[in-house]
Amino acid sequence: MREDTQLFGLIERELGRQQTTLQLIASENFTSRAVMAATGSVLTNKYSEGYPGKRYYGGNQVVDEVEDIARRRACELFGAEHANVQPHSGSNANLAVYLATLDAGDTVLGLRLDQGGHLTHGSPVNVSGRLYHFVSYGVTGSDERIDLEELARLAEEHRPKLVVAGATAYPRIIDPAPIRAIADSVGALFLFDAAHIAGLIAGGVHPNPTGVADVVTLTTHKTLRGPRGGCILCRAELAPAIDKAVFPGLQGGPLDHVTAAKAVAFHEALQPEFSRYAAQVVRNARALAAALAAHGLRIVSGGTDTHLLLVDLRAFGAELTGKKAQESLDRAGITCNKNTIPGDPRSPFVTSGLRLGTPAVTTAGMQEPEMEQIAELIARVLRRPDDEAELAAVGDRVAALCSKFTPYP
Ligand code: DSN
Repeated sequence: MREDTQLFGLIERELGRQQTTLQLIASENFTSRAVMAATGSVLTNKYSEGYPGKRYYGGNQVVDEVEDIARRRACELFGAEHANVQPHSGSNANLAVYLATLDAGDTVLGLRLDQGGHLTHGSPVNVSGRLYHFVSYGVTGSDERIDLEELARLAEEHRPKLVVAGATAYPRIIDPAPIRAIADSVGALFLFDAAHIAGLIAGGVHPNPTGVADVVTLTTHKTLRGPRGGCILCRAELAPAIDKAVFPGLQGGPLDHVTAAKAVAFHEALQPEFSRYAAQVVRNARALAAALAAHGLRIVSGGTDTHLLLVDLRAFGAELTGKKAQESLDRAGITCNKNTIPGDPRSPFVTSGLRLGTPAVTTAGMQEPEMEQIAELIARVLRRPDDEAELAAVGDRVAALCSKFTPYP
């Protein structure tokens, strides 16, 4: 067969992009070669509807062992009683929890999308908001942290069946204990969506919600640095309902190659080096936030405890939108995403903020001194976003920096 040079040429180009530009998207990372080898293995050829020991098709002796190892390692890593490693994504993991615990029309509390929540936490354009009655809580106007008083008041008023915590754009620790107490006060179940911070939890730098919340969902490809995919952790008594919701409730055959890669990632996260990595991710995010603040940018909530920070661009001029900033930074080889900030007057397609994250650059080996350099380069772009010569000059500096911290040498 003729080699598909067209497609593999594109993969080479993407490798080049990842090696030579700065990856600051908070939900991305550079996974290991071992994870990629498992993802690219013959396990992609197998059909395995069902669960280990209870499959619909034959030939699953090896796959059963693979999935069992992945489940055991997930439980060990997070201290869970049960793990379902089949969700194809974090969104599917959340939807499976809703399917397992709610009836259509039931009331649920979730963090507002424009204050850091996720589409699957009840956005009207998502199936979660279409099927269930979501009521949103937010962050305070003063310190821009989750408003627990509002959460308690809304719980009392709406008597939800489920309280959802977790975020995609929230830079502070989310303590599960007070949210558990609020859920208990109204007899609600508690789902903690740990998609973004799973690696920080695994590395011991964020409180572990497992065992505090009834169910924890996560993605395996963000701070956890595994393959793209989802996972659900729960108490043993909820396991049958959760498993039934994932299959046959929501998905067909599991992606066995990805299950294997998740097992590899859990193994890597169980090593002592991973805790050092997680701690450095947070140190880097703090260093980046402090350096950007020193350049005159406002950091939402005044800083970060996690892998990400939100930059309020309005300090750099009324005209500078998140959209504009993202495009100019992209031209200078700095990859990040525009993001709404709390109380943002602009739409999610325009925004007044940027979300920056340090998981990928930390995997590449960068530390605090590099964060200061990155902050300086970002500030240069944001001061003159239309100056092509300046963008090219910053691009040269970015390439020089990346050449010293290549993720796949
Ligand atoms: N797209 C993910 C993120 O960037 O946070 C959330 O699904």
